[in-house]
Amino acid sequence: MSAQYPPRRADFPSDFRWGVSTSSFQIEGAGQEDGRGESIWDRFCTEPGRIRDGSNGLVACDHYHRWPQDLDLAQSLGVNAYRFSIAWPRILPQGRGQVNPKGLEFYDRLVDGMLARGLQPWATLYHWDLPQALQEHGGWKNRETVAAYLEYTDVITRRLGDRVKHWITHNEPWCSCIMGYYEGVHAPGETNLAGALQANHHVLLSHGHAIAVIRANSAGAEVGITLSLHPIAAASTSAEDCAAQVRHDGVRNRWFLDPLHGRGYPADTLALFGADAPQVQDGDMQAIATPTDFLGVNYYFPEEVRHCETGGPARSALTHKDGVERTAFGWEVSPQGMVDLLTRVHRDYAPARMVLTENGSTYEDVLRPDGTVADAERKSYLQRHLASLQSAMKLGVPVQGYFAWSLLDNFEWAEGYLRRFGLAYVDYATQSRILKDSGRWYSQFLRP
Ligand code: IFM
Repeated sequence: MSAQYPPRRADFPSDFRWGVSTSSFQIEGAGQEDGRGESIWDRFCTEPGRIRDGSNGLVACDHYHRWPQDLDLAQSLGVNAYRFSIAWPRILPQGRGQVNPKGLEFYDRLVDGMLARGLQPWATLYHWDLPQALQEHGGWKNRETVAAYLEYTDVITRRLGDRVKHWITHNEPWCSCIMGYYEGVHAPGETNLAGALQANHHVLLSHGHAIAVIRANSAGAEVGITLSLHPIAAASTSAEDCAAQVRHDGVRNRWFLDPLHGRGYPADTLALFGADAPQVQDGDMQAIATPTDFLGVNYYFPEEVRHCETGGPARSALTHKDGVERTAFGWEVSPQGMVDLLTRVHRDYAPARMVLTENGSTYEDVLRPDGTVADAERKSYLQRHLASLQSAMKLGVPVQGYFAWSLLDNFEWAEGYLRRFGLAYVDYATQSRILKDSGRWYSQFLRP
């Protein structure tokens, strides 16, 4: 079923949520201001060699001070929703216990600023900035961190729950747990599979238990979790590669989707993890499967794998396909992958609704002397992915909203400031924001 190209807003439902997405550590800065505690990312950035350009998030986009102009920018695009995340160490600098009033006041102002501009707030509770104080006790590997997260959730949803009605418990547990505790490329930089899987179990558990807390404090709220998912293909039709595809899909996708949808951890993937599998207590799997209102999906690229005996627990290796279009990160550009992913999740899990909570691309943007950024590739990426979204919806996938990653260029984790994902270019020397051509197009698309 073909979609309109270029896509038109009018072809989407009138109540569709159009947004831009950001996260606290990547944009806020003010790392040591107004009582904010240290996060694992602050600490990680101090460790030599962790961040490609040696940078940190202490200033980032200075959004902590410039949020009014950033919300003005979002409003000028014509979006009706704004996804942001809350910095746990700004609210509870030690992770639990003493609440920092200035942190609460900042998010009060920010949320009020969104509402004043007609932007529906979509708040992510955890986008990776764990208080360092909790990491001293094992971070997410420690089951006590679940209790700390619930305390934090209670504090922030009590405060904002009257105005924020869309909550995302976690962003991309794959990244916070597997990349952080197993691959060692994200904070806290550990490399132990059993630890990573235990951390991941606790993250999912904290999600499940947080749902009741959020519902109690935020009447009528919609709650979900955001996963980074990938369509996975086999490099060939050989039985070996096809088996590797199933294993890789188990580790990358089903490991998260199955328990959230009441199926427990997938048996084949548990077998692959063997003794490294997480310790699960009675009632955990029921808690993880607590019904939500939507599933947040972050889609960036598909993966293709081949059998590889030394390729980790899934015994798979990613292939590098020749001749495919890629972003500057090397990620394959595949709008069709979005259709494949959404239809697959709909077919296999049928969540009530899905929301594209992130989708975007990085290119070598250049600020030209005339003050413009001609990012034709990002514009095309956006157009083609919106057309794919429309195709998926025509095929019956219930999608409620789309959030472009990201409003601004920002701190791209281990890549520092080397990767620009924004619809607006940030000149870090002056902190000026310059709308790129892709942002201009998004705003034309959104204009009624
Ligand atoms: O910048 C990240 C974001 O924090 C989580 N999802 C992927 C984005 C691009 O890498």
